[in-house]
Amino acid sequence: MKIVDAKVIVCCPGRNFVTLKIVTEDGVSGLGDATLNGRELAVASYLSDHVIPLLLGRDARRIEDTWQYLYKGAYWRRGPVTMTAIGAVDTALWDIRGKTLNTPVYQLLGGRSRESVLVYGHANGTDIEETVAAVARYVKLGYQAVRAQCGIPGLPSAYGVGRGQLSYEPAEKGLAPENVWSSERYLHVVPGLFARLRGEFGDDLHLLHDAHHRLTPIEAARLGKALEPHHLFWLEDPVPAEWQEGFRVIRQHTTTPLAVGEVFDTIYDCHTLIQEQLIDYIRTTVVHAGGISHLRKIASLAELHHVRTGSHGATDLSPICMAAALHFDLSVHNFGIQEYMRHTDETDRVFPHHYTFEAGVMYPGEAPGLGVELDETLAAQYPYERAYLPTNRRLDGTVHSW
Ligand code: EZ4
Ligand code: CO
Repeated sequence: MKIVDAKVIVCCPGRNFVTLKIVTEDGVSGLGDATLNGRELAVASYLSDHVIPLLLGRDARRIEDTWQYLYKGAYWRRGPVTMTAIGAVDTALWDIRGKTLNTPVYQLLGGRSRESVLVYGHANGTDIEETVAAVARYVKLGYQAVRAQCGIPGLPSAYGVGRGQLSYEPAEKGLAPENVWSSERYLHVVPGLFARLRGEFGDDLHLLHDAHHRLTPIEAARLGKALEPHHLFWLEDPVPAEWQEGFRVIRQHTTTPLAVGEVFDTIYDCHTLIQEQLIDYIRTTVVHAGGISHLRKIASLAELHHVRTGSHGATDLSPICMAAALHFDLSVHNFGIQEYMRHTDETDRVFPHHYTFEAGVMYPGEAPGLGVELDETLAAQYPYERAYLPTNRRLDGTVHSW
């Protein structure tokens, strides 16, 4: 089953998405998400200029061999651009395999380990009361788990506080905006937010929070300790993620569960965290961490060390990645929770899909392959528009992690 064609489609139905489409000699096609927010065209070029020429003529059934060939064959290993490109190829090949065998991808991954996939939504507000109202809206929609973020008095903007109610989109058209940050002010506000949320919603609702890589280990330890009475499902990205050792300090001080991984691109970014049980949830994604094949290896290592999965699922991951994540989530034994931010209607029209949401959980659907299509005619009406994620500076002007 030879690959006879492959192309990259870049479109912007509200935000930019990069998609790889691979076609076999039998006329079966598969899709892979290749979106790297703010650096989209680098992956598009990596695929078109360097990967697609290597795919033509290869057997589409050799998913693992193709992964190893692209990873080891580049000589220059890892990194978000390379791993996103490999992830797109891997995802598209699983899609093709499912379509060829007329079965949903999760059946190829060992079948269902559970009936459905628990997801969490994003509630945010400019202050605590607005965030409480936003969480209430999610509860009304049936969500069993909600991530809560709120504005910080004295700061003009805060991570996670968006414009709409059900979607949060941090990338801005044009050049990168600058946010202002103060860890001190942030640490004053967050424990009060969760005390208020527990008072309002009781103990059963799963509450999550994202510190978005901004604290030092000791600040994160203090926050984790302060949040213990409110028993979060997890505290996400407490410190800059590439610094695996930083988690040892946090772990010594708090029992608040820790999650990390949305910026990781291989198992080599997280093996210490997993093997030393410094985290509770590994949040690597299909699109950025080398596809379904590599994510399964990370999940298997995590399973040995009591770490569960928690796939990143922001709107900058296309519906193709969302579908792939749901097939993965349904199949792996040590799944924890899946992030779910609704895409805009425009995006959903460009990427018609079979996955569904109901009562706080999702289902990948029973369509063969991943169950997502790309309407190329409609996509062509939304050409690429340059956009960047924000940057961040502390009150005194020093550059800080965004
Ligand atoms: O900031 O996906 O948990 N989710 C997140 C996201 C990330 C964006 C970056 O493009 O942290 O909102
Ligand atoms: Co995050």
